[in-house]
Amino acid sequence: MAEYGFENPEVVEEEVDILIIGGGMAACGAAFEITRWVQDTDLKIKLVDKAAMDRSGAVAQGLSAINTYMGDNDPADYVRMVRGDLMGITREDLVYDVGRHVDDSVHQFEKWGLPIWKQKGDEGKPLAEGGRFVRSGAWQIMINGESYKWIVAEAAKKSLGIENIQERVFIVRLINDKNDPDRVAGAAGFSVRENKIYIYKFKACLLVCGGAVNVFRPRSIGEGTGRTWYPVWNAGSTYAMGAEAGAELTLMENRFVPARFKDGYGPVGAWFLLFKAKAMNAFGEDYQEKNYQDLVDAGYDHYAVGFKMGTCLRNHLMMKEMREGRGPIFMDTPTAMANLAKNMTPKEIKHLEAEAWEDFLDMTIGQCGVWAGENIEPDKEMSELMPTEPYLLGSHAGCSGMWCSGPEDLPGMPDHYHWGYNRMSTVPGLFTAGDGVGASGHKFSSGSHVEGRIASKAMVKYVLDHPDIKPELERPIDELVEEIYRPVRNFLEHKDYTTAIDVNPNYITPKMLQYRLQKIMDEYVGGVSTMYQTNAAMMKVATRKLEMIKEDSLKMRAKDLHELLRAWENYHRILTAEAHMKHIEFREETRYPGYYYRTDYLQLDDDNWKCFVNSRYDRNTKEWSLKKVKYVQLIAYADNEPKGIAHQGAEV
Ligand code: SFD
Ligand code: AMP
Repeated sequence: MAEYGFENPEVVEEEVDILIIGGGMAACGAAFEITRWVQDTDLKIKLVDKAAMDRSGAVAQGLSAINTYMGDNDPADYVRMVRGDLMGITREDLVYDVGRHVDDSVHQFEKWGLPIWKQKGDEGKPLAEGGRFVRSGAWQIMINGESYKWIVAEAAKKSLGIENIQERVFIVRLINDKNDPDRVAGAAGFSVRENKIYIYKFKACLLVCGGAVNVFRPRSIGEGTGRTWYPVWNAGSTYAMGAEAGAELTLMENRFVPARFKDGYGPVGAWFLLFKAKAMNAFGEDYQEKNYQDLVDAGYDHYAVGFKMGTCLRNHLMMKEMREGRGPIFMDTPTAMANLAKNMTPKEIKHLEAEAWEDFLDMTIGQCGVWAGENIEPDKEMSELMPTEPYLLGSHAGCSGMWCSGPEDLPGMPDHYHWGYNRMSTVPGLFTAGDGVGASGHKFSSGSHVEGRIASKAMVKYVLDHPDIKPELERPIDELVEEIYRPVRNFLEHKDYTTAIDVNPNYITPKMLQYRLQKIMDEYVGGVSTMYQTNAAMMKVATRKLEMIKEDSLKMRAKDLHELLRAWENYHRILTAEAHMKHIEFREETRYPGYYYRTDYLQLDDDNWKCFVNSRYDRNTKEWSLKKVKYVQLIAYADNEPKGIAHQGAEV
């Protein structure tokens, strides 16, 4: 057995004041900002990331646009856009808070070296000094962002100090306080490189492990396995660990189904907004125009301002074409490029072609692989679009996450929007940001960064306000070590029972368990194979199957540290999947067509369901409880907002 050499991990214990869990955009924002607020204190801060910060999280490959930059825009209009896109139910306080601060983060990025496109004549003039940027859409600005994450991580490391950063440690669970189990007091995880378990104690933590990928069966299989749109290494850790610590989750029924360039998952924003490309069905018809009356008939146009409809509604109109056999859907890249090239010199045309490639080389290189591998020249041939498998996230065009306390200085804030420190969950000491904050999507990279900064300031205040907190772990360390290494023990105990290492009646490989979870979610909870449709009966079947997968998850094996990582990622995914399903079950309407359909409640029902759905998981009984929470409008309607959106929210 010793040949595997990792049966007896070294246990490293550490006590800090604040632990930042994750190293992505929100974590980097927090690491950058927090040093300012702890300057004259002796608070100890630590950041722990499962990967290497330079390339961890959703921005790992880089990005080609910053999707949230106000410029001359009014943050109130930003709230209106987010509210419309997310079908009317949004925590307007949280969204406004991001909107009013986000530009400062973007200015910092530029100062740290991120190249931001400028209009002719303003090259070299920073945004902060009035340099005129290049917008792709109303909220987005173009960047040369291949090294975006390196740049942002470098600033974070410099601020926090490399000695306060622990990379390649996967956090498995939060641990509540022995004397006050409602509070969070620690976290346990393991090194993915060394035979070590890490136990942290703290007064407050920022849980920012991104969203959830690979909960549903992905469209990419076989030789494409592993290709997804959002980063595969974000496994729902934020939601699962938050739920187990007792944090209320909100809008976990929401998901994001991005329409993407087929197979390579290349984002469409720059093509639609910057290159002004059109998408069409197989017969060359503009399906958004053609199917618009459908939205009107079903009342969904209440959330679409003219043809500027929200993301799920755009999907909805596309999916109708696919369901009714008028696919494939194409992005007409040649016409868009020809139109742009009309008044260009040959040199400018060459530059345009380079930009078309660079949009993907900057952030989703796999799409270039598809173009190169299939001999597609975007100026000559159209590319297929396809709605992807669902993702759970709170920072892009989706809004699942934790129910968080908002800022205290906005007028009209109801009590249930503000009970403590900004971005603190319902668990004292547990804060989040980015994908972790529910009911406030469309933050993207910049908004996640600034939200990490907002949360870090509030965390410091929380810790300074509570000097008497002495964190003590609710669970003994030996028990945590045994639990974390259970997959290792499963393997070592049973590996010699068979001759084929992957075939064994006593354990299941993490890979097989993941396939099983993905199949359940795909076939019963609205994945691609049912064209995103589900109903109560399907979810009843899924409930049974999820119960069994939870039992079997205790038998996952880990033959090495990599599999141990995979095993615990699966554990987080299962809990996230369960939360998602419970919320979909609870909301008896189809609020987000194009993201998912409740076929037994296909209508939009503002009178009963224009409200948040919140849930709480009891880690002792393993039961979920769900409730409706009132939506409160804080930002007045603009004249051009459609009448229907003016519904004030269901009574709960
Ligand atoms: O083109 C653990 N995003 C875009 N944002 C933009 O501003 N512009 C774009 O162009 C964007 N597009 C885009 C985007 C993302 C992706 C993948 C593509 C294209 C292909 C969205 C942003 O990237 C996103 O909003 C933010 O990154 C969210 O920030 P945050 O901090 O909430 O999550 P993260 O950055 O993924 O970081 C997560 C971190 O957690 C670590 N981690 N650490 C310890 N223990 C565990 N258990 C952990 N689990 C995870 C991760 O390693 C990581 O450090 S476009 O589509 O519109
Ligand atoms: P994407 O590349 O799809 O992630 O989109 C990047 C940004 O562009 C996001 O802010 C989207 O909401 C926005 N976007 C993408 N496609 C469209 C479209 N057809 N109309 C309006 N906004 C869009």
